[in-house]
Amino acid sequence: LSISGYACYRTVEETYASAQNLVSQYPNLATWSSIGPTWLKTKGRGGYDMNVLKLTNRSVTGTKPRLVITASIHAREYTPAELTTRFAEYLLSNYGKDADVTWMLDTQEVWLVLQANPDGRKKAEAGASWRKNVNDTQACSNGLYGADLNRNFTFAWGNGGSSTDPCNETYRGVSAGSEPEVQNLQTFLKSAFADNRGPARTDAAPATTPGVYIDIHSYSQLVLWPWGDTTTVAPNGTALQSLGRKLAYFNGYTPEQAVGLYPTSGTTDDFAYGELGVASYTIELGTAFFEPCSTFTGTTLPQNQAALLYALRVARAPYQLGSGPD
Ligand code: 0X9
Ligand code: ZN
Repeated sequence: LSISGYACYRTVEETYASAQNLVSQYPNLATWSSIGPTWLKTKGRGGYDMNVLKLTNRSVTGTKPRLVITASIHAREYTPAELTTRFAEYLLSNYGKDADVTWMLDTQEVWLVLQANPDGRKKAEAGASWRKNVNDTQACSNGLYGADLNRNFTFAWGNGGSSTDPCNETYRGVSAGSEPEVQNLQTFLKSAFADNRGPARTDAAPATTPGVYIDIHSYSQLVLWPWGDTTTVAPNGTALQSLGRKLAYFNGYTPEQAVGLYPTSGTTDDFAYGELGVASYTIELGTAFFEPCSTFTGTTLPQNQAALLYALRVARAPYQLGSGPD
């Protein structure tokens, strides 16, 4: 960003260029590929491909547990994309130097959607306080068109904690999974994680579910886990809480079931857990949508990099920490 004191936050173009540089520098460890077009791109009005940066030592073959991260699905939340890009740079630059990192990239995979809402992000970068995507099919006199991508996922869509008003900041969209960004992310999550469980809310996922999913937002210093739409404890609730509290140990944030913040539905984490049985979390970074670079590099980055490294370490058995698999 060109704002003084905030130059550490890469734009969409800078983030994509950094990812491409990593692939050139580490061709055996990194790939960068499209998961589909944004809303603007589907309309032929500019826009972007949404891309995933995949990290693992490709010389070590076989099925590997996965840590999947989506960042900055809310456009004005800049910190998550930068944290996630730095996490990739940390892992790659330490491969072959740090034994722990080397083991993790040999035996696990890291799948990163660095910019989960690039159309919206560009509006934010142009000066708007923008949260949603830029779907302007339904006009808004307040100027706040678009769907809240974190209310448009298909699991329990429309089940409270989202708005039916197209001009509201938590507008759920015209139908479940109506937005191209959400369709791309859902297909992507399904490609990352085999369906370990039916969509029934009451089925616990197997203890061996091989992976962890984290959707990163800013702000509020929270570690959240499903469900977001009900105070009912999830079938894997005790285990979700155990890992959530461990993540919170590393970043110092408050761990709680997502509904404890406020009710939501159609969210990323409820989809990944509810449809696929994946141990899923939302982390809310820091105390602002983006904070001064000195705070980011001095506090938010080290605390949360430690939390993400821990998630990567335990990705092969996320439900077997502490209290067992429920
Ligand atoms: O409201 C949201 O989408 C998230 N907060 S934010 O300020 N970044 O907009 C919180 C979502 C919490 N609920 C679930 N993760 N289910
Ligand atoms: Zn958010």
